[in-house]
Amino acid sequence: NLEEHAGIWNKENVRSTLPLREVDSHKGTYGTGLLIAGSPDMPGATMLAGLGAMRSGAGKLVIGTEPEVISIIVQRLPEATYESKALERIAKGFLELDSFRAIAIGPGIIPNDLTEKAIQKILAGKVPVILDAGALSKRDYEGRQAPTILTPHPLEFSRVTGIKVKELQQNRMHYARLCSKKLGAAIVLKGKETVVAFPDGDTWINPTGNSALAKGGTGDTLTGMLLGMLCIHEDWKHAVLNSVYLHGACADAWVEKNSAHTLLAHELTELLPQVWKEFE
Ligand code: B4P
Ligand code: MG
Repeated sequence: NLEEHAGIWNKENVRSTLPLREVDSHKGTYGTGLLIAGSPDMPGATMLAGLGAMRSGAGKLVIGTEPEVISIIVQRLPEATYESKALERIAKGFLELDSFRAIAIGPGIIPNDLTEKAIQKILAGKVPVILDAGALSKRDYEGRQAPTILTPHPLEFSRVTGIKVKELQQNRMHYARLCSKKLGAAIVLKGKETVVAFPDGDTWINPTGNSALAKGGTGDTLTGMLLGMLCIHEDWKHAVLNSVYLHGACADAWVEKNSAHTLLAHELTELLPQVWKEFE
């Protein structure tokens, strides 16, 4: 029975699984995340995801992007370091990937041959990977030696699986679970009541979030938060569930005082510090 093993990831689950920052920790304790994002026409996605990652606990963040993008972002995110021409260098095997605690790829990048080559190199490694937006394409993750997390909105899910959006939306949990098992990757099926399905069949519904999130850029912020959370959690499943929960909780905090029409994606990461504190 499909409903049987699904639960709602609630406040208590978050409270009991969010890690604390250890007293004698240093940035190495929390690992380095690699974010591959952005192209000359879509530089903003890099910043939104970068802010999400650095606000979510990662010890260090390396942003792999294009030279034009670096010059735009560095002023808003001086805490990160940058790898220029990252897709090209990864595709050629010039970038050492094993030392990263987690890798996120996709926001603001274009799905083409170069992107696919870089993704294949990343997937061949043993580092947990988040694939979003331009990194979501038809492929299989069976046999990977580390967690793989896909974060599609319904249209992207449809593109990757061939299932029509209308059919999907009427059976979100069913298809998220089915495809997670089939592809060997966790699926974060976004939208109202985001479904998180893991390849072992474990499935959760996220209760937070609202229509303020229905705006360009909020998905990029989530991808960054997932990257940061993967760096600090021992259990990768908790990292995924807590990211989705807190991302939605930030939007819920927004509509307590502001109109749902007005949220900007980067404001989610400005709300995160206070929202997170309520769970410690
Ligand atoms: P893209 O151009 O692919 O959009 P994007 O860059 O991925 O945007 P972003 O990264 O900011 O947002 P994302 O959706 O990843 O264009 C999207 C296309 O897909 C558009 O044509 C759009 O109409 C279509 N599309 C998107 N969602 C659809 C849906 N449900 N049904 C049919 N078509 C759809 O991430 C958005 C974030 O906000 C997620 O975390 C999501 O869970 C959250 N969110 C959005 N609306 C929400 C709501 N009503 N309640 C709660 N959470 C919501
Ligand atoms: Mg998106």
